[in-house]
Amino acid sequence: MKALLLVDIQNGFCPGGNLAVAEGDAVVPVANTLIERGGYGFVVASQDWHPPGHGSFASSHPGKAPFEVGELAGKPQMMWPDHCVQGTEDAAFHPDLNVSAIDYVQRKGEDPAVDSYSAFRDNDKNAVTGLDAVLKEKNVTVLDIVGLATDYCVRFSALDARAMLPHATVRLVTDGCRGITEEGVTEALAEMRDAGVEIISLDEALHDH
Ligand code: VGL
Ligand code: ZN
Repeated sequence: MKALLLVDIQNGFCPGGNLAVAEGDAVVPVANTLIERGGYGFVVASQDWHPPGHGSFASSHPGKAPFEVGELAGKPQMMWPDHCVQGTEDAAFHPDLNVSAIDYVQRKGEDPAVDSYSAFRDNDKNAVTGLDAVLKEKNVTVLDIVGLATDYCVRFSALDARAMLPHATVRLVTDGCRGITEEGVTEALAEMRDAGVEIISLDEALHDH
C-alpha cells in the first residue's frame, strides 16, 4: 500500500516556534491536500519529543550558543535552541494539521544522550524506533514524505527509509518541505536523489496513483 510520512509538523518548527523554519507552516496545507487526495492507506506522523535538558540543546552545554557545533557522546553535534520539549505547546502538531487522519505517531529524540533526526533511528544508528517494522508489516510499497526540516529530519528520515525499506519506492514531495538553510536544502536534495529517493512535486504525487 501507499503510505505518507509527515515529519515533525510541529509548532516548534513553524513561525513563532522555538526552532522556527522560514515558512514552516506552508507545509501544512500541502500535507492536508496529500492526506485528502493522495490515496494513502496509512498516514504516519513523526514528532520530535525531547526531555527537558536534552543533550542537543545549547543550554545543556555551558559556553555554547545555539547553531554552534558542539559535541554529544563524543561526536560533533549542532547545538539547538531548546525545542519540542515533551508535553509543551512547542512540541504539539501544528493546529491546522489534519491530525484526525494520522494513523500512527512515531515520537523520537527521547534519549537525552543522542539526537534523532530520523524517524527511523538515532543519529548514531544504534537504536531503531521500530517505524521500519511498522511500515513493512503494512506492506508499504510507496512512501511519500513531507515535513520539516528538509535539511535535517526530513533528510535523514528519507535516507533511512531508502536504506531500511528496500522493497519500497521512497518519494520526497518538495512542495511539502521547508528547510533551515538554503545550502543545507541544496545539499540534502542532492544527497537524497543520489541515494535513490525520488524528488517529486505535489502535482506529481497527486497524479501518480
Ligand atoms: C529537527 C533539528 C533538531 C527537525 C529536529 O525536525 O528537522 N531539526 N531537531
Ligand atoms: Zn530536535
